[in-house]
Amino acid sequence: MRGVFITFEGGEGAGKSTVARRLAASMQTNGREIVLTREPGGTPGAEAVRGLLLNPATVLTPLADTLLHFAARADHVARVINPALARGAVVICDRFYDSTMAYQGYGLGVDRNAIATLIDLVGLTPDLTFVLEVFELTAKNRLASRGNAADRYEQMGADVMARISAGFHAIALSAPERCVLVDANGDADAVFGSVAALVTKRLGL
Ligand code: Z5A
Repeated sequence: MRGVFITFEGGEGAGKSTVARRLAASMQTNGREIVLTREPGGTPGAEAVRGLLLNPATVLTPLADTLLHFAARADHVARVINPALARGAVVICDRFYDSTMAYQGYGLGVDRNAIATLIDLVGLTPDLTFVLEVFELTAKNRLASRGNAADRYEQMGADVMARISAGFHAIALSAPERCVLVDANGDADAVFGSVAALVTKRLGL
């Protein structure tokens, strides 16, 4: 039996990591193997690429940025995600290719058809994608209360961020069979409750 692949997408501070962790923990209890992973990252090689991509000192053209995300993704899919799906696991991934389409495509202006070609080359489509949406102020407050130093992407301007948010929204609307938009302005319990109900409704899990 092939496993199930669930991804979480959205802007920074939307609460993806929090709800992905909670979903993984809640599913551990039913005896099925759960793999919780993230992008960029998920393998030693891809985590090394992540270090480069998030470092504010790294200077890259948007196309180079895109290709590094896909290099990391190709390794992650081949070494972790596909083997886990072949074992029948539920794989929950914090960001996947929709982030490249939103950040590098809609946000930084890289040719979206070229990104779609790279998506096809990697050759793996999630079964279900949650696109978390929050008001800009909600996200800012959450990140401020966490207090981490800003990474390279968090230094992008408000205009780029607005294009990224609009991009995520457009992506979700263009693939309703795979993507669900989630209002993530509520507290962590409310967001988790919506997501868990949708996992049951869409996937029967
Ligand atoms: N990137 C890209 O450009 N292209 C790509 O293809 C890929 C990624 C795959 C990865 O950074 C960066 O890479 C990302 C896009 C780019 N950068 N940006 N911006 P990351 O993995 O370090 O960061 P992130 O994915 O943006 O995660 P984040 O900033 O941690 O946001 P989050 O995962 O959505 O939020 P969180 O960590 O779950 O929560 C943030 C805080 O809010 C935390 O203190 C929580 O306790 C709190 N929180 C969470 N949910 C709630 C609710 N519901 N209520 C109240 N408080 C909450």
